[in-house]
Amino acid sequence: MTKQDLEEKLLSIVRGKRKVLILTHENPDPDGIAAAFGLKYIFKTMGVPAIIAYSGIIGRAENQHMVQLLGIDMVPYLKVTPRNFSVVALVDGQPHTGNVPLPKGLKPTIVIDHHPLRKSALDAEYVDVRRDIGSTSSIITQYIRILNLPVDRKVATALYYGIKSDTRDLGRQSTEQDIRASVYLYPYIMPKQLSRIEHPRLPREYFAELYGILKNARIYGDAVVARVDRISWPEMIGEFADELIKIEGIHWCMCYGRHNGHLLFSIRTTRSTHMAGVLAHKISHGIGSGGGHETYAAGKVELAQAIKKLKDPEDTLLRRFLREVNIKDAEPKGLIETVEQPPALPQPNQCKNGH
Ligand SMILES: [Mn+2]
Repeated sequence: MTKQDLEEKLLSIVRGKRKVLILTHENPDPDGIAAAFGLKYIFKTMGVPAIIAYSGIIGRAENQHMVQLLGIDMVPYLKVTPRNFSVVALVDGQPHTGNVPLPKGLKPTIVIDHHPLRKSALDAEYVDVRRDIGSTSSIITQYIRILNLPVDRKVATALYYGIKSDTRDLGRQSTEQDIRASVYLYPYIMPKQLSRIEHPRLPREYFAELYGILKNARIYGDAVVARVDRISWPEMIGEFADELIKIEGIHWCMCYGRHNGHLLFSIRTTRSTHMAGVLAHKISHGIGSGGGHETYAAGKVELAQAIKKLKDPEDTLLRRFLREVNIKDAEPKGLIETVEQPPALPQPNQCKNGH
């Protein structure tokens, strides 16, 4: 891609426009937030103002810190009227995936993403959907580089963290292009702010939920499954799935729980040849939606609808998952129970009356 390509195909769409809306997926993650912020910055250098709107919530402590410390202005989707904007750009997501806020019949003008291409994205005037890149933030970084724009430090920090977070420190599904984008941004990042974003203080609810999920985690062969009983913010399911997939000997993980009328689930696998995204799509077939990447994916079941067809949506989801990962009636064991207790230490004589 050359500077001329970008100018003719992307910038020409927004040049002279008064109102541009940038959207990302529901409950935006650092990659979605950073890509939106970076695109807004590119438009700003052309004198075109843009508004970033989000649906769902920004719940994760890291993401809240990112938005606050880097001054990323995002307005709730319900407060904007997408039809009033002459240009609607969608980043880190595509239309009709079930997790993107777009009114029925409204096609985005611009789609920039790194998830598997959906036909519905091709209706946009500008489409840049690439599977061979680990994050949408890397694509936006390439644009900034190709256009030879001055690098804003807040934008650089956001994009750097977006790449780092989506690729789990340049490991998961990252490519040479993500590394190059990170190296390009690195001299401009704000290290103190980045550290505060990556290592936030956490609300007590987080630890209560962590306790619950560890207690609920069940091992079926090489898969671990855990129900999350209380979900303070929806991304928590993915965060816990990222934790549990670290268990030695485990190749598959699914975490799930109810939130706002939905049954949310996240899937992880260590097997890069396996399509977690396809699996997420399959197990939610007919009762919801799901999708994602090779090793990580997510989805949701609409409970109001699912309950009409199914007695126990959680049980159906679990059975479908176990069937897909080839676990045949394995007896589950509690994660904690599979750990050998250390031998008891000899007890000193205990005095019952407190002396
Ligand atoms: Mn992404």
